[in-house]
Amino acid sequence: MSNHARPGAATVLAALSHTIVLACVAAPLVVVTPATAQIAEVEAALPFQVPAAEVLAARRASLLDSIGTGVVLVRSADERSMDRDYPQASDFRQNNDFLYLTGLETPDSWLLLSSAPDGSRHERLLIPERNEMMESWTGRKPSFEDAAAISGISDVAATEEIDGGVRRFAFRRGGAATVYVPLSDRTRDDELVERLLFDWPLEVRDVEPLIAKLRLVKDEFELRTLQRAIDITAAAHRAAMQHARPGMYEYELEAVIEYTFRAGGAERVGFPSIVGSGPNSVVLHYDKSRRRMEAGDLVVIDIGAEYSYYTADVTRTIPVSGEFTDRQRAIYTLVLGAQQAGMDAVKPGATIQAVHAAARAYMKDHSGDLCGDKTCDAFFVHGVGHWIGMDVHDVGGGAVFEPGMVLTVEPGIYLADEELGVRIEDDVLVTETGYRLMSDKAPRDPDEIEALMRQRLSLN
Ligand SMILES: [Mn+2]
Repeated sequence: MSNHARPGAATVLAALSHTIVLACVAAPLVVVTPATAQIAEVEAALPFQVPAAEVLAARRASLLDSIGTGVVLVRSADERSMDRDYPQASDFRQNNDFLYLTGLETPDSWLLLSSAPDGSRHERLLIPERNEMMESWTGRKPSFEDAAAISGISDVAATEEIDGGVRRFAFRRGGAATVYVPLSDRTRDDELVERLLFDWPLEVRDVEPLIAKLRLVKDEFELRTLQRAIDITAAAHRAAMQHARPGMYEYELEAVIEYTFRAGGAERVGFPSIVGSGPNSVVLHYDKSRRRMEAGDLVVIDIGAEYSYYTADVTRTIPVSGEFTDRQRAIYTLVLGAQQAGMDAVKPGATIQAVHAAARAYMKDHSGDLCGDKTCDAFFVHGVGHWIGMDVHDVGGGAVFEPGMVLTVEPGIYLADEELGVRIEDDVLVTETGYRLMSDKAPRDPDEIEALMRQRLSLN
Protein backbone atom coordinates (compact mmCIF):
# COMPACT_ATOMS: atom_id res chain seq x y z
CA MET A 1 0.00 0.00 0.00
CA SER A 2 1.30 3.46 -0.87
CA ASN A 3 1.93 5.83 2.04
CA HIS A 4 -1.12 6.38 4.19
CA ALA A 5 -3.59 6.92 1.39
CA ARG A 6 -7.07 5.68 2.24
CA PRO A 7 -8.39 3.23 -0.30
CA GLY A 8 -10.57 5.06 -2.80
CA ALA A 9 -14.02 3.90 -3.77
CA ALA A 10 -12.68 2.41 -6.98
CA THR A 11 -10.18 0.29 -5.07
CA VAL A 12 -12.86 -0.95 -2.72
CA LEU A 13 -15.16 -1.80 -5.61
CA ALA A 14 -12.40 -3.59 -7.42
CA ALA A 15 -11.65 -5.60 -4.31
CA LEU A 16 -15.33 -6.41 -3.86
CA SER A 17 -15.87 -7.47 -7.43
CA HIS A 18 -12.75 -9.61 -7.17
CA THR A 19 -14.33 -11.33 -4.19
CA ILE A 20 -17.59 -11.78 -6.04
CA VAL A 21 -15.84 -13.28 -9.04
CA LEU A 22 -13.93 -15.63 -6.79
CA ALA A 23 -17.10 -16.65 -4.98
CA CYS A 24 -18.68 -17.52 -8.33
CA VAL A 25 -15.75 -19.50 -9.67
CA ALA A 26 -14.28 -21.27 -6.67
CA ALA A 27 -15.81 -24.45 -5.37
CA PRO A 28 -17.18 -24.25 -1.84
CA LEU A 29 -14.44 -24.80 0.70
CA VAL A 30 -14.34 -28.43 1.69
CA VAL A 31 -13.29 -29.20 5.22
CA VAL A 32 -11.15 -32.29 5.17
CA THR A 33 -11.50 -34.58 8.15
CA PRO A 34 -9.68 -37.67 6.99
CA ALA A 35 -7.78 -40.51 8.38
CA THR A 36 -8.78 -40.58 12.02
CA ALA A 37 -9.49 -44.29 11.75
CA GLN A 38 -6.09 -44.86 10.15
CA ILE A 39 -4.26 -43.10 12.93
CA ALA A 40 -6.03 -45.15 15.58
CA GLU A 41 -4.31 -48.16 14.03
CA VAL A 42 -0.88 -46.60 14.61
CA GLU A 43 -1.35 -47.01 18.40
CA ALA A 44 -1.87 -43.91 20.46
CA ALA A 45 -0.10 -40.89 19.00
CA LEU A 46 3.30 -40.46 20.64
CA PRO A 47 5.22 -37.19 20.65
CA PHE A 48 8.89 -36.68 19.84
CA GLN A 49 11.22 -39.32 21.31
CA VAL A 50 14.94 -39.23 22.15
CA PRO A 51 17.06 -42.25 23.00
CA ALA A 52 17.93 -42.98 26.63
CA ALA A 53 21.22 -41.47 27.91
CA GLU A 54 22.84 -44.94 27.99
CA VAL A 55 22.07 -45.45 24.30
CA LEU A 56 23.66 -42.10 23.44
CA ALA A 57 26.70 -42.92 25.59
CA ALA A 58 27.11 -46.25 23.77
CA ARG A 59 27.09 -44.44 20.39
CA ARG A 60 29.79 -42.01 21.56
CA ALA A 61 31.87 -44.89 22.90
CA SER A 62 31.60 -46.68 19.54
CA LEU A 63 32.75 -43.53 17.77
CA LEU A 64 35.81 -43.22 20.02
CA ASP A 65 36.52 -46.95 19.53
CA SER A 66 36.65 -46.30 15.80
CA ILE A 67 39.17 -43.44 16.05
CA GLY A 68 41.48 -44.95 18.66
CA THR A 69 43.28 -41.79 19.82
CA GLY A 70 42.19 -38.25 19.07
CA VAL A 71 39.69 -35.49 19.65
CA VAL A 72 36.24 -35.25 18.05
CA LEU A 73 34.35 -32.00 17.51
CA VAL A 74 30.75 -32.03 16.30
CA ARG A 75 28.79 -28.85 15.95
CA SER A 76 25.02 -28.47 16.18
CA ALA A 77 22.92 -26.76 13.56
CA ASP A 78 22.51 -23.00 13.94
CA GLU A 79 19.29 -21.25 14.72
CA ARG A 80 17.91 -19.82 11.51
CA SER A 81 17.00 -16.19 11.20
CA MET A 82 13.26 -15.70 11.32
CA ASP A 83 13.57 -12.57 9.19
CA ARG A 84 15.97 -13.91 6.62
CA ASP A 85 15.40 -17.63 6.22
CA TYR A 86 11.93 -18.74 7.13
CA PRO A 87 8.99 -17.33 8.97
CA GLN A 88 8.69 -20.09 11.58
CA ALA A 89 10.85 -20.43 14.67
CA SER A 90 9.83 -24.10 14.83
CA ASP A 91 11.67 -24.71 11.57
CA PHE A 92 14.88 -25.47 13.47
CA ARG A 93 16.12 -28.96 12.70
CA GLN A 94 19.14 -30.31 14.52
CA ASN A 95 22.22 -31.57 12.70
CA ASN A 96 21.74 -35.34 12.44
CA ASP A 97 25.19 -36.31 13.72
CA PHE A 98 24.89 -33.98 16.69
CA LEU A 99 21.46 -35.33 17.59
CA TYR A 100 22.62 -38.90 17.08
CA LEU A 101 25.41 -38.43 19.63
CA THR A 102 23.73 -36.10 22.17
CA GLY A 103 19.91 -36.35 21.87
CA LEU A 104 19.82 -32.54 22.12
CA GLU A 105 17.89 -30.16 19.88
CA THR A 106 19.81 -27.08 21.11
CA PRO A 107 21.26 -24.81 18.41
CA ASP A 108 24.73 -23.18 18.66
CA SER A 109 26.20 -26.10 20.58
CA TRP A 110 29.32 -28.26 20.40
CA LEU A 111 30.18 -31.81 21.36
CA LEU A 112 33.81 -32.49 22.28
CA LEU A 113 35.10 -36.02 22.77
CA SER A 114 38.61 -37.18 23.45
CA SER A 115 40.40 -40.46 23.66
CA ALA A 116 43.96 -40.24 25.01
CA PRO A 117 46.85 -42.62 24.30
CA ASP A 118 46.60 -43.88 27.90
CA GLY A 119 43.01 -44.99 27.19
CA SER A 120 41.31 -42.24 29.23
CA ARG A 121 38.31 -40.60 27.62
CA HIS A 122 36.44 -37.39 28.19
CA GLU A 123 33.18 -35.90 26.95
CA ARG A 124 32.19 -32.26 27.05
CA LEU A 125 29.14 -30.40 25.86
CA LEU A 126 28.94 -26.67 25.13
CA ILE A 127 25.45 -25.18 24.91
CA PRO A 128 24.03 -21.64 25.07
CA GLU A 129 23.40 -20.37 28.59
CA ARG A 130 19.77 -19.85 29.51
CA ASN A 131 18.52 -16.30 29.11
CA GLU A 132 15.34 -15.74 31.08
CA MET A 133 14.51 -12.52 29.24
CA MET A 134 14.58 -14.35 25.91
CA GLU A 135 12.68 -17.30 27.33
CA SER A 136 9.55 -15.18 27.63
CA TRP A 137 9.63 -15.26 23.80
CA THR A 138 11.05 -18.68 23.11
CA GLY A 139 9.91 -20.77 26.05
CA ARG A 140 12.23 -22.51 28.44
CA LYS A 141 15.56 -23.71 27.06
CA PRO A 142 17.53 -26.58 28.53
CA SER A 143 19.80 -25.76 31.45
CA PHE A 144 23.23 -27.36 31.78
CA GLU A 145 21.65 -29.87 34.17
CA ASP A 146 18.87 -30.69 31.68
CA ALA A 147 21.41 -31.21 28.90
CA ALA A 148 23.50 -33.46 31.14
CA ALA A 149 20.46 -35.57 32.03
CA ILE A 150 19.36 -36.02 28.39
CA SER A 151 22.80 -36.67 26.90
CA GLY A 152 24.50 -38.46 29.76
CA ILE A 153 27.43 -36.01 29.49
CA SER A 154 28.15 -34.54 32.92
CA ASP A 155 30.67 -31.87 31.84
CA VAL A 156 28.51 -29.08 30.35
CA ALA A 157 29.63 -25.48 29.84
CA ALA A 158 28.66 -22.37 27.84
CA THR A 159 29.11 -22.19 24.07
CA GLU A 160 31.41 -19.15 24.43
CA GLU A 161 34.11 -21.45 25.81
CA ILE A 162 34.66 -22.90 22.36
CA ASP A 163 37.32 -20.26 21.67
CA GLY A 164 40.46 -21.44 23.37
CA GLY A 165 38.47 -24.14 25.09
CA VAL A 166 38.97 -26.57 22.24
CA ARG A 167 42.75 -26.30 22.44
CA ARG A 168 42.79 -26.62 26.19
CA PHE A 169 40.49 -29.61 25.89
CA ALA A 170 42.60 -31.26 23.24
CA PHE A 171 45.95 -30.71 24.94
CA ARG A 172 44.82 -31.39 28.47
CA ARG A 173 43.13 -34.63 27.44
CA GLY A 174 46.26 -36.38 26.39
CA GLY A 175 47.86 -34.19 23.76
CA ALA A 176 45.91 -35.73 20.94
CA ALA A 177 47.61 -35.31 17.58
CA THR A 178 44.49 -35.77 15.48
CA VAL A 179 41.25 -33.80 15.49
CA TYR A 180 38.16 -35.20 13.82
CA VAL A 181 35.56 -32.69 12.64
CA PRO A 182 32.81 -32.87 10.03
CA LEU A 183 34.45 -31.77 6.77
CA SER A 184 31.53 -31.42 4.43
CA ASP A 185 31.25 -28.68 1.83
CA ARG A 186 29.38 -26.68 4.42
CA THR A 187 31.82 -26.96 7.31
CA ARG A 188 34.95 -26.61 5.21
CA ASP A 189 34.15 -22.95 4.73
CA ASP A 190 33.11 -22.51 8.31
CA GLU A 191 35.20 -19.64 9.63
CA LEU A 192 34.97 -20.81 13.20
CA VAL A 193 36.07 -24.34 12.40
CA GLU A 194 38.94 -22.92 10.41
CA ARG A 195 40.00 -20.57 13.17
CA LEU A 196 39.74 -23.30 15.80
CA LEU A 197 41.62 -25.94 13.90
CA PHE A 198 43.62 -25.01 10.90
CA ASP A 199 46.07 -22.57 12.43
CA TRP A 200 47.60 -25.05 14.84
CA PRO A 201 49.77 -28.03 14.11
CA LEU A 202 47.30 -30.88 14.41
CA GLU A 203 46.18 -33.35 11.82
CA VAL A 204 42.56 -32.63 10.90
CA ARG A 205 40.42 -35.49 9.61
CA ASP A 206 36.80 -35.89 8.58
CA VAL A 207 34.58 -37.46 11.26
CA GLU A 208 31.51 -37.79 9.02
CA PRO A 209 32.37 -41.17 7.44
CA LEU A 210 33.01 -42.61 10.91
CA ILE A 211 29.61 -41.49 12.22
CA ALA A 212 27.99 -42.60 8.95
CA LYS A 213 29.29 -46.11 9.57
CA LEU A 214 27.58 -46.16 12.95
CA ARG A 215 24.33 -44.66 11.64
CA LEU A 216 24.17 -47.23 8.85
CA VAL A 217 23.48 -50.08 11.29
CA LYS A 218 20.43 -49.07 13.27
CA ASP A 219 20.22 -49.69 17.01
CA GLU A 220 17.03 -50.79 18.74
CA PHE A 221 15.82 -47.24 19.38
CA GLU A 222 16.37 -46.32 15.76
CA LEU A 223 14.49 -49.35 14.43
CA ARG A 224 11.55 -48.62 16.73
CA THR A 225 11.48 -44.95 15.71
CA LEU A 226 11.90 -45.68 12.01
CA GLN A 227 9.13 -48.30 12.19
CA ARG A 228 6.83 -45.66 13.61
CA ALA A 229 7.68 -43.20 10.81
CA ILE A 230 6.92 -46.00 8.35
CA ASP A 231 3.63 -46.94 10.06
CA ILE A 232 2.49 -43.30 9.96
CA THR A 233 3.42 -43.16 6.26
CA ALA A 234 1.51 -46.39 5.57
CA ALA A 235 -1.52 -44.89 7.33
CA ALA A 236 -1.24 -41.88 5.02
CA HIS A 237 -1.18 -44.18 1.98
CA ARG A 238 -4.32 -45.96 3.17
CA ALA A 239 -5.98 -42.57 3.76
CA ALA A 240 -4.96 -41.46 0.25
CA MET A 241 -6.45 -44.63 -1.24
CA GLN A 242 -9.70 -43.96 0.57
CA HIS A 243 -9.92 -40.31 -0.49
CA ALA A 244 -8.63 -40.21 -4.08
CA ARG A 245 -11.32 -39.59 -6.68
CA PRO A 246 -11.61 -38.08 -10.15
CA GLY A 247 -11.90 -34.29 -10.07
CA MET A 248 -9.75 -33.96 -6.96
CA TYR A 249 -6.61 -31.83 -7.16
CA GLU A 250 -3.25 -33.35 -6.34
CA TYR A 251 -2.84 -30.86 -3.51
CA GLU A 252 -6.04 -32.05 -1.88
CA LEU A 253 -4.67 -35.57 -1.78
CA GLU A 254 -1.37 -34.21 -0.49
CA ALA A 255 -3.29 -32.47 2.30
CA VAL A 256 -4.95 -35.75 3.33
CA ILE A 257 -1.50 -37.36 3.44
CA GLU A 258 0.24 -34.64 5.41
CA TYR A 259 -2.71 -34.30 7.79
CA THR A 260 -2.25 -37.97 8.56
CA PHE A 261 1.49 -37.45 9.16
CA ARG A 262 0.95 -34.68 11.69
CA ALA A 263 -1.97 -36.44 13.36
CA GLY A 264 0.29 -39.45 13.85
CA GLY A 265 2.94 -37.39 15.66
CA ALA A 266 5.34 -36.83 12.74
CA GLU A 267 7.12 -33.47 13.12
CA ARG A 268 7.50 -32.83 9.40
CA VAL A 269 7.76 -34.41 5.98
CA GLY A 270 11.06 -36.18 5.38
CA PHE A 271 11.06 -34.73 1.83
CA PRO A 272 8.55 -32.84 -0.32
CA SER A 273 5.57 -35.12 -0.97
CA ILE A 274 5.27 -36.38 -4.53
CA VAL A 275 1.67 -36.69 -5.72
CA GLY A 276 1.94 -37.00 -9.50
CA SER A 277 -1.07 -37.95 -11.61
CA GLY A 278 -1.39 -38.68 -15.32
CA PRO A 279 1.46 -36.87 -17.13
CA ASN A 280 3.07 -36.09 -13.77
CA SER A 281 3.29 -39.80 -12.92
CA VAL A 282 6.34 -40.08 -15.19
CA VAL A 283 8.16 -37.13 -13.58
CA LEU A 284 10.34 -38.72 -10.91
CA HIS A 285 10.48 -35.81 -8.45
CA TYR A 286 7.32 -33.89 -9.33
CA ASP A 287 6.33 -32.05 -6.16
CA LYS A 288 4.12 -29.14 -7.29
CA SER A 289 0.82 -30.99 -6.76
CA ARG A 290 -1.27 -28.61 -8.88
CA ARG A 291 -3.05 -30.84 -11.37
CA ARG A 292 -6.65 -31.91 -11.32
CA MET A 293 -6.78 -35.71 -11.36
CA GLU A 294 -9.03 -37.40 -13.88
CA ALA A 295 -10.64 -40.82 -14.20
CA GLY A 296 -8.23 -43.11 -15.99
CA ASP A 297 -5.11 -41.53 -14.45
CA LEU A 298 -2.62 -43.32 -12.32
CA VAL A 299 -1.22 -41.28 -9.45
CA VAL A 300 2.27 -41.95 -8.09
CA ILE A 301 2.39 -41.11 -4.38
CA ASP A 302 5.98 -41.05 -3.05
CA ILE A 303 5.92 -39.86 0.55
CA GLY A 304 7.67 -40.12 3.90
CA ALA A 305 6.77 -38.91 7.36
CA GLU A 306 9.66 -37.76 9.54
CA TYR A 307 9.16 -38.89 13.12
CA SER A 308 11.74 -38.00 15.78
CA TYR A 309 14.31 -37.34 12.98
CA TYR A 310 13.74 -40.68 11.20
CA THR A 311 12.23 -40.67 7.73
CA ALA A 312 10.17 -43.28 5.95
CA ASP A 313 10.08 -43.43 2.14
CA VAL A 314 7.19 -45.40 0.67
CA THR A 315 5.63 -45.13 -2.81
CA ARG A 316 2.30 -46.43 -4.01
CA THR A 317 0.75 -46.02 -7.45
CA ILE A 318 -3.04 -46.06 -7.51
CA PRO A 319 -5.78 -45.59 -10.11
CA VAL A 320 -7.68 -42.35 -9.49
CA SER A 321 -10.94 -44.03 -10.55
CA GLY A 322 -10.41 -46.86 -8.06
CA GLU A 323 -9.80 -49.51 -10.72
CA PHE A 324 -6.70 -50.24 -12.78
CA THR A 325 -7.21 -50.59 -16.53
CA ASP A 326 -5.89 -53.88 -17.98
CA ARG A 327 -2.90 -52.04 -19.40
CA GLN A 328 -2.13 -50.28 -16.11
CA ARG A 329 -2.50 -53.51 -14.18
CA ALA A 330 -0.13 -55.35 -16.52
CA ILE A 331 2.60 -52.71 -16.06
CA TYR A 332 1.89 -52.53 -12.33
CA THR A 333 2.17 -56.30 -11.93
CA LEU A 334 5.51 -56.32 -13.74
CA VAL A 335 6.90 -53.62 -11.42
CA LEU A 336 5.56 -55.53 -8.41
CA GLY A 337 7.27 -58.71 -9.56
CA ALA A 338 10.53 -56.86 -10.12
CA GLN A 339 10.27 -55.34 -6.66
CA GLN A 340 9.74 -58.77 -5.10
CA ALA A 341 12.74 -60.13 -7.01
CA GLY A 342 14.79 -57.22 -5.66
CA MET A 343 13.63 -57.82 -2.09
CA ASP A 344 14.36 -61.53 -2.37
CA ALA A 345 17.99 -60.59 -3.05
CA VAL A 346 18.24 -58.72 0.29
CA LYS A 347 20.33 -60.65 2.81
CA PRO A 348 23.59 -60.18 4.73
CA GLY A 349 26.53 -60.03 2.33
CA ALA A 350 24.48 -58.66 -0.59
CA THR A 351 24.68 -55.08 -1.92
CA ILE A 352 22.30 -52.50 -3.37
CA GLN A 353 23.88 -53.24 -6.77
CA ALA A 354 22.84 -56.91 -6.44
CA VAL A 355 19.27 -55.89 -5.54
CA HIS A 356 19.21 -53.54 -8.51
CA ALA A 357 20.46 -56.27 -10.86
CA ALA A 358 17.86 -58.78 -9.59
CA ALA A 359 14.96 -56.35 -10.05
CA ARG A 360 16.15 -55.30 -13.48
CA ALA A 361 16.71 -58.88 -14.65
CA TYR A 362 13.19 -59.87 -13.58
CA MET A 363 11.74 -56.89 -15.42
CA LYS A 364 13.67 -57.72 -18.57
CA ASP A 365 12.76 -61.42 -18.48
CA HIS A 366 9.04 -60.83 -17.86
CA SER A 367 8.43 -57.90 -20.22
CA GLY A 368 6.94 -59.90 -23.08
CA ASP A 369 5.68 -57.32 -25.57
CA LEU A 370 4.41 -54.95 -22.84
CA CYS A 371 6.86 -52.21 -23.77
CA GLY A 372 6.80 -52.57 -27.56
CA ASP A 373 10.06 -53.49 -29.25
CA LYS A 374 12.04 -52.80 -26.08
CA THR A 375 12.02 -54.65 -22.78
CA CYS A 376 10.45 -52.65 -19.97
CA ASP A 377 13.70 -52.29 -18.03
CA ALA A 378 14.60 -49.63 -20.63
CA PHE A 379 11.99 -47.47 -18.87
CA PHE A 380 13.30 -48.19 -15.35
CA VAL A 381 15.50 -45.11 -15.33
CA HIS A 382 16.72 -44.83 -11.75
CA GLY A 383 18.51 -46.86 -9.09
CA VAL A 384 16.59 -49.52 -7.17
CA GLY A 385 17.03 -47.97 -3.75
CA HIS A 386 19.02 -46.24 -1.02
CA TRP A 387 19.55 -46.31 2.73
CA ILE A 388 16.99 -44.59 4.91
CA GLY A 389 17.34 -43.23 8.44
CA MET A 390 17.84 -39.69 9.70
CA ASP A 391 18.20 -38.59 6.08
CA VAL A 392 15.84 -39.89 3.43
CA HIS A 393 18.89 -40.76 1.36
CA ASP A 394 20.79 -41.81 4.40
CA VAL A 395 24.55 -41.93 4.90
CA GLY A 396 26.51 -45.13 4.39
CA GLY A 397 27.52 -45.30 0.74
CA GLY A 398 27.97 -48.63 -1.01
CA ALA A 399 28.28 -50.86 2.05
CA VAL A 400 27.79 -54.62 2.08
CA PHE A 401 24.51 -55.59 3.82
CA GLU A 402 24.57 -56.41 7.53
CA PRO A 403 21.65 -57.03 9.87
CA GLY A 404 20.23 -53.70 11.10
CA MET A 405 20.64 -51.77 7.85
CA VAL A 406 17.46 -50.37 6.28
CA LEU A 407 17.02 -49.65 2.58
CA THR A 408 14.31 -48.91 0.05
CA VAL A 409 13.47 -51.19 -2.87
CA GLU A 410 11.73 -49.11 -5.53
CA PRO A 411 11.64 -50.16 -9.15
CA GLY A 412 9.51 -48.22 -11.61
CA ILE A 413 8.44 -48.05 -15.24
CA TYR A 414 7.77 -44.66 -16.84
CA LEU A 415 6.05 -44.54 -20.22
CA ALA A 416 5.92 -40.84 -21.05
CA ASP A 417 4.06 -41.35 -24.34
CA GLU A 418 1.18 -42.98 -22.48
CA GLU A 419 1.40 -40.71 -19.42
CA LEU A 420 1.71 -43.95 -17.51
CA GLY A 421 4.17 -44.10 -14.60
CA VAL A 422 4.31 -46.83 -11.96
CA ARG A 423 6.67 -46.88 -8.98
CA ILE A 424 6.35 -49.17 -5.97
CA GLU A 425 8.67 -48.50 -3.05
CA ASP A 426 9.01 -50.29 0.24
CA ASP A 427 11.29 -50.08 3.25
CA VAL A 428 13.22 -53.22 4.08
CA LEU A 429 15.32 -54.19 7.11
CA VAL A 430 18.27 -56.53 6.58
CA THR A 431 17.93 -59.41 9.09
CA GLU A 432 20.22 -62.35 10.01
CA THR A 433 18.62 -64.53 7.36
CA GLY A 434 17.20 -62.16 4.76
CA TYR A 435 14.88 -59.19 5.12
CA ARG A 436 11.82 -57.92 6.92
CA LEU A 437 9.30 -55.74 5.08
CA MET A 438 8.75 -52.74 7.38
CA SER A 439 6.13 -51.01 5.21
CA ASP A 440 3.69 -53.94 4.95
CA LYS A 441 0.81 -51.86 6.36
CA ALA A 442 0.49 -50.02 3.05
CA PRO A 443 -1.27 -52.39 0.58
CA ARG A 444 0.70 -53.02 -2.63
CA ASP A 445 -1.22 -55.93 -4.14
CA PRO A 446 -3.44 -54.41 -6.88
CA ASP A 447 -6.54 -56.30 -5.68
CA GLU A 448 -6.01 -55.07 -2.12
CA ILE A 449 -5.58 -51.50 -3.37
CA GLU A 450 -8.83 -51.69 -5.35
CA ALA A 451 -10.65 -53.23 -2.38
CA LEU A 452 -9.51 -50.39 -0.11
CA MET A 453 -10.43 -47.79 -2.73
CA ARG A 454 -13.95 -49.18 -2.89
CA GLN A 455 -14.33 -48.05 0.73
CA ARG A 456 -14.23 -44.42 -0.34
CA LEU A 457 -14.54 -41.86 2.40
CA SER A 458 -16.43 -38.70 1.57
CA LEU A 459 -14.67 -35.39 1.94
CA ASN A 460 -17.87 -33.54 2.74
MN1 LIG B 1 13.15 -43.41 -2.25
